[in-house]
Amino acid sequence: MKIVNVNHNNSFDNKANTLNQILANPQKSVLPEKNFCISREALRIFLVVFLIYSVKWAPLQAQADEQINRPNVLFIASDDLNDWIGILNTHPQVKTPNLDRLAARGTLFTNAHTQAPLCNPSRISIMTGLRPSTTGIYGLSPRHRQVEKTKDVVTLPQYFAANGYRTMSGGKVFHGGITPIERKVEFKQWGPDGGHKPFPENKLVKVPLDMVDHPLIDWGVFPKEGDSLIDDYKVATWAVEQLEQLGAEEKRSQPFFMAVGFNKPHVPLYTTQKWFDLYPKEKDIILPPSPEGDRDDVPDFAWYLHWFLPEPRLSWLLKNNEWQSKVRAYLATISFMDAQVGRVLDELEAQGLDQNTIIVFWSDHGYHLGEKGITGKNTLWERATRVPLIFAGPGVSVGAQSSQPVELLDMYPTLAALAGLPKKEEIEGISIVPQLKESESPRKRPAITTHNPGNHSVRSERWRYIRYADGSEELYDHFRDPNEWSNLATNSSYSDVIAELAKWLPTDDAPLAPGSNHRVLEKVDGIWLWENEPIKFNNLIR
Ligand SMILES: [Ca+2]
Ligand SMILES: [Ca+2]
Repeated sequence: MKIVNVNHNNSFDNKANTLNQILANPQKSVLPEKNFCISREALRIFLVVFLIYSVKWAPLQAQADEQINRPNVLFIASDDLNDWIGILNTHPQVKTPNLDRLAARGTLFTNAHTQAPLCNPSRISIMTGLRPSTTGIYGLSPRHRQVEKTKDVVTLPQYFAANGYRTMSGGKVFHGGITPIERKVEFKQWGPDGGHKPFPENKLVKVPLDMVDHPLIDWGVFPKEGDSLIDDYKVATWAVEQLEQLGAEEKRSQPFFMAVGFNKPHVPLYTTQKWFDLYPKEKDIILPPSPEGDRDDVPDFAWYLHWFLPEPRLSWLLKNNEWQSKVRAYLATISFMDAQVGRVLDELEAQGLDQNTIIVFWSDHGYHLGEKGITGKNTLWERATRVPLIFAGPGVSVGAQSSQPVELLDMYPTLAALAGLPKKEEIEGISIVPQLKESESPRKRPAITTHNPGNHSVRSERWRYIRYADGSEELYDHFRDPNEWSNLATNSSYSDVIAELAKWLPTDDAPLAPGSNHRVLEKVDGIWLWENEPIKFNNLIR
């Protein structure tokens, strides 16, 4: 008698064969020889039940086990943090012991770059795995669910949730102002939104700024004490509490994906006295080098990318004797943020979750503090594009550094690969798992940064090439000129280098998505518009 007609599953075939064998000759079967005094019918029922269980449920159980055994993800972001962290050796005074220890237990990327030098487009690129030149999202609005092209996109946390992860977010992960639809779909669980609180009654910097006298552009000691009053502290506390709970759940049914986003060192550069005390007084603060006349060999069009902004120019800082104090406040808020990262990492260890958790730390873009005559982001130069990027945990080399060019949008496929999730199609990042295993494993593709349609920079291991929307160019040799002081683009002996790098420029250049606003630049009827207003070069504030 043949009792089953099976599908093409090998283990099923083997089990069915065994069963048929047993039923054909129970006396001389694979069963123990001892007589159990059971009827042939009872044996048949037992075996059929066993077979159904093993074929139908066992694989599900195995799948569930596999899911539980998948690594957790701790996804930590900082806002507007440039490459000033201790281990990158970029500012001799900065103190970031917690980021340094994270880098020591994982892999640090020393040539990692954002896809957009501005919060919203950078974060949308990270979370969707798509470039600004693909989505058309270059400004502080719109958001990805408001754009036809991306409204149904599967974001990074959604992809993890779809693969059995419990997802949660605290603080600034997507750009601020989460919409109801995002709150419904992006993460399963939401902690505090985070923010810039608390605020002093009046701005601490009393002199009006040179362009937009924005309330957030301010710096100094506030509050005097009480770190726990600060939004970022509360976000870290939320993360610590979640980890406590996750650690206490003895047998979790799901791995977790926890996103924790800190606002510092985004302006306002407020924090308590103890973080300022880590640094010398203003007069001994080391300033980033910014030689006079550095922009003489830079195309005028570069000004269009940061035409009129709340962030003051270097000329304003110099005139008002605020350069050192702004840099000191930036350093202090970095150390405060670093301490919050430390609190989260400590709890992860205390709960014994560090062995099975992939940690990634990133910043959404860099920040100028005087270089090329400006402060803030919105440029295609190293100080605005380069970011700290650190991976640690299962599958990641310990104490390694990679100088290969990588992009923040590589995080999506990398985390998916490290977690053993199926490869996500239709995203533009490339997994950097090869570099996490062998840090200098070569990468062909350079890192691309875009600020508004048609303005791109291409950063390879050695070079930075910039092409602006009016066709003007810059080229820097990072082996000889790490500060990007000497523009080689007009020197014809570099035309081959430029031709090679230019091959990587995005060719699609999506126009500004409908609803684009804030820090957007476009050409309409032959006239360049900054935030919808015509640019008049003689009105330039330098
Ligand atoms: Ca930012
Ligand atoms: Ca120069």
